Amino acid sequence: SVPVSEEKPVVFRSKLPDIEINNSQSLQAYCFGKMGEVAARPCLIDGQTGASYTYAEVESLTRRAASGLRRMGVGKGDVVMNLLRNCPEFAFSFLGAARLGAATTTANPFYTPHEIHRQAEAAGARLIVTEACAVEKVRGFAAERGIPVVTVDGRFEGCVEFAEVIGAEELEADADVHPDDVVALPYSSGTTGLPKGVMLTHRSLITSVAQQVDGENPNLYFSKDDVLLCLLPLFHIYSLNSVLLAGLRAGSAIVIMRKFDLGALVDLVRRHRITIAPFVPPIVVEIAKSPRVTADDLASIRMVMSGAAPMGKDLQDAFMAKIPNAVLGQGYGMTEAGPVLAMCLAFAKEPFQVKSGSCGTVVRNAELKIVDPDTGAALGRNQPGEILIRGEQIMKGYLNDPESTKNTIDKDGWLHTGDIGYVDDDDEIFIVDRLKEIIKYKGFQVPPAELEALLITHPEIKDAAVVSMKDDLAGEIPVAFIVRTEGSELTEDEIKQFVAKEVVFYKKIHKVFFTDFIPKNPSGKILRKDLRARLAAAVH
Ligand code: 4UV
Repeated sequence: SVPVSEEKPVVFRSKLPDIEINNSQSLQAYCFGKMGEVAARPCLIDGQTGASYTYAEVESLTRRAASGLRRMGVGKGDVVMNLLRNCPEFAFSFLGAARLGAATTTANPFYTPHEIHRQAEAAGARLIVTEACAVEKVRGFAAERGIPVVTVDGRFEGCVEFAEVIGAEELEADADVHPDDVVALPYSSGTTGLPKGVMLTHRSLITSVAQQVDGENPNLYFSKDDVLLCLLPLFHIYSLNSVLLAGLRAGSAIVIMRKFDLGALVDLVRRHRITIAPFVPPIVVEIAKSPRVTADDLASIRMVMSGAAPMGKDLQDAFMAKIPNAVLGQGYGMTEAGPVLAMCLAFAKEPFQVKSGSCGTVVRNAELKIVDPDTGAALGRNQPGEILIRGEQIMKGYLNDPESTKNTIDKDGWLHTGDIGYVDDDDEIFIVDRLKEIIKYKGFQVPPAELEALLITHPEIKDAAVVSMKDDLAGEIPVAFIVRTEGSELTEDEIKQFVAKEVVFYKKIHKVFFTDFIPKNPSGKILRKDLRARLAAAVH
C-alpha cells in the first residue's frame, strides 16, 4: 500500500475559496462596476468642506479630468504625479489618468524639494497635480523641464487650476489599456537601497481589491451602506488600495480627511456616522490613550483596521476595551505585493474567530510561503522565516530596475518580503522581525540607504549607518552611527540639522552615536543587525 504522507503543506492559502476575478478589464471599469446600483448614492465626501459627490458625479468628474489632462498633453504610457494630501481631486486625477492609459506616481506634498524632484525625475512625470503647500517646491523645477503644474486649492502664477482641468467635456472613450499596463507608480525602497518606482498594473490592483472585497463572502466586507474614513494618506498604497479603490468597488461612501487631528476625527465620525476606520498603529495608540475620546464618540464604527506597522496584542486588547462593539484587526501589506498579503478574517462577511496580534490570513487567490532565509527551504507551521507571496496582485517590477526586480521576485514568481513571520495552526500570520533594512516611522517608510547617502556628503562625515530604534509612539525611529573625519568636532545637533534640512519630517535622525568604524561584511554591506544589537544592549 502507498504510505500516507505525513508531510505538512508548505504553501499556505486563504480559508476562503478562490473566486473568479475579471482582471483583464481596466481598473476604472472595475471600480465603477456596480454603477447601476450605486449611481445616486454618496461616493466621496470632502470632510473639510462637506462637499459630497455621488457615484455618478465622481465617474463623470474622472471623465472630465481625463479629457482635461489630455488637453494638457497627458497620453497613454505617461506618468502624472499626484503631490497631494487627501482630497477628492486626488481620486478624479488618479482615475482620469487611468482612463488615458497613464499612470500616477504618488508622493508626500511635505517632501522637501530634493525628494520631490528626485521622484518626479525618476518616474518621468509629465504633469504634476499639487496644492498650495507644495507649489513653491515644484514651480522652478517644473518650469525648467516644461512640466505643467495643476493646483487643487487656488490660483498660482504659472499653474493651472484643477477646476479648469475638469471644466472640460467628458472624455468620450477611455484609451485601450492592456491589463499589464502600469496604472499606479508608488515609490518604495523595498528590501534594500533607495526608493524605487513600484509598477502596479490594472491587473494587479484589480486582483488585490477583489481579493479583499469581492466574492460571496468577502474577506474585507464593505457594503453600500458603509461609510469609510479616508484619513490615511492616499499617496501611500494602503489608503489608495484598501480605502479608495476598495471603497469604490464596494459602493461605500468615502469620507476624505486631509489631516489627522483627534478632535476633527471624532467630529467626522459623529457627523457622517463612519462605520469603517482604517488606521495605523500610532493612531490606534492615540485613541486608546486619549481620555477625550469615548466609546460613545466612536459608536457608529463597526470595523477598525490597522496596518503598515506592527500592532502588538497589548495595544490591540487596550483598544478593543475602548470600542467594544467594533471588530479590530490587521491587514498586512507591502507596496510591492500589490499591496495586501494578508487580511484579518474577522472582517469577512461571515467572520472567523481570530487572535489578537495576528496580522491576518493570506488573501484568497494567492499563495504564501515561509522559507528559511539562509537555505530557502520552505518551513511548516509555527516556524518563523521569510514571508513570500505569489499571485496576480504583485507588482510587475521596479521601474527601470531589472536588477532590483530580480532580487525581489524570484524565477518562480515568489515575491520576497524581507519580513520574518510564521503561520500558526489556524492559518493566522504573525510577523516577528524584519530582515530588510527599511525603518517604519508611524507606518511611513524611512530608507536608511537614503539617509546614509545624504550623511556621507557631509565633509566631516567619513562613514555612516542608519538603523531603527524602538519607540513607543512611532514604532521605530531612525538613529545614526557616525564616523567623523580625523579631528572633526561635528556635533550631534549639527548632524541632525544637516539631515532635517533635506528630508521630510519622519526621516529625521533622532539620535546620533559616534563610533570608530561601521561594521561591514566582506562585500561592504553594513551589518545592521550588529548595530541594532548594540542599541539593544545600550553599548554605543
Ligand atoms: O511598502 P509599505 O510601506 O506598505 C505597507 C502597506 C500596508 C497595508 C496595505 C494595505 C492594507 O490593507 C493594510 O492593511 C496595510 O505598509 O511597507 C511594507 C512593510 O511594512 C510592514 C512590513 O515590514 C512590510 O513589509 N508592515 C505592513 N503591515 C504590517 C507590517 C503589519 N500589519 N504588521 C507588521 N508589519
